[in-house]
Amino acid sequence: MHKIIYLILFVSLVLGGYSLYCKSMSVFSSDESNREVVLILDTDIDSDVDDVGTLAMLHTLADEKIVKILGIVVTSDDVYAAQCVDAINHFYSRPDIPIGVEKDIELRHHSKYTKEISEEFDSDLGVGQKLEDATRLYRRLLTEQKDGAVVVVTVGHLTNLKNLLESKPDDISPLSGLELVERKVKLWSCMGGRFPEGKEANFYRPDPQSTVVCVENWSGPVVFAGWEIGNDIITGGEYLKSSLPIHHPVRRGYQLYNDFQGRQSWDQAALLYAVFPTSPYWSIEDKGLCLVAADGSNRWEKGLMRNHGYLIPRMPVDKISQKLDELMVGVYKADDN
Ligand SMILES: [Ca+2]
Repeated sequence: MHKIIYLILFVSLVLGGYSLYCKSMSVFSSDESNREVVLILDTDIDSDVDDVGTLAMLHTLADEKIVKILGIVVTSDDVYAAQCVDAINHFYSRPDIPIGVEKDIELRHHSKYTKEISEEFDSDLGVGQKLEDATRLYRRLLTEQKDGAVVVVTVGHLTNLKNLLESKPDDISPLSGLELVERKVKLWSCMGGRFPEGKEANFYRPDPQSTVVCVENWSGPVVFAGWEIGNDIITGGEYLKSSLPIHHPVRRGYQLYNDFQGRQSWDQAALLYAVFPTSPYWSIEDKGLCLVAADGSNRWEKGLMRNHGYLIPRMPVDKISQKLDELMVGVYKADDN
């Protein structure tokens, strides 16, 4: 009898150790399987157009069953931002993707494209229509998923993510926001910061305190696609113009933004990494941690470790530009990964 108990204990210890080993190995190399990447996109779709390109990529990857889009969090004070997202989702035949917005903020119109896309393409939403509070949407979507299943991609400032982290137990979940994130999220891919040091808009404008809170309190793996990564990757030019029909919200967005002059791909880089973390697009520096100052500037502190990493160039940027441009117009080539 004792032998059986010892055997069970031995097997439990071996399996437990193996589980820990797998967990530690998977910090920045998560999905080796063919399962869909279950993803929440948090976007400030208004000022720049790379958010539109990122949304286009997301739908292509969903069409290929590579990504399952749980929801879109809109972190923007542009009055047409959420409606623009909804119009794009409708265009890609996904009208039911939930959209969350920050509540009780003053809205204005300052985008070059959100109003036009909202008006020229079908949407269920009226301008400024009441939408789900972003914190509640985050909490609901995370609660509904299996533990360790969710990838969060932020391509804007971090106000809504901060609100999630600071949220208390409620009617959705007995867990705090921090506990929900620890339990449900396996990776945060963040377009933000400059590395190894500098100052970048998502981190410092308009809410640097949210960056400090998120980066300091996030306990799971986070990989930063810094400004310097997407800044060299130009997309949205002639290839996109000639590949998409004239009546297409993504084509319209790039037309309105700069008439297909090409634009940097800061946000698309964060999504590409999040979906294909083991692909050879970039390497990762993970021997250190990201420190954020009160003004939103950041620097990489070597030596200390805290599940932080940042992308460093590896593959030639023209190849990544081509990959992103293709994904933005609906072309997916599996052998590139
Ligand atoms: Ca953005």
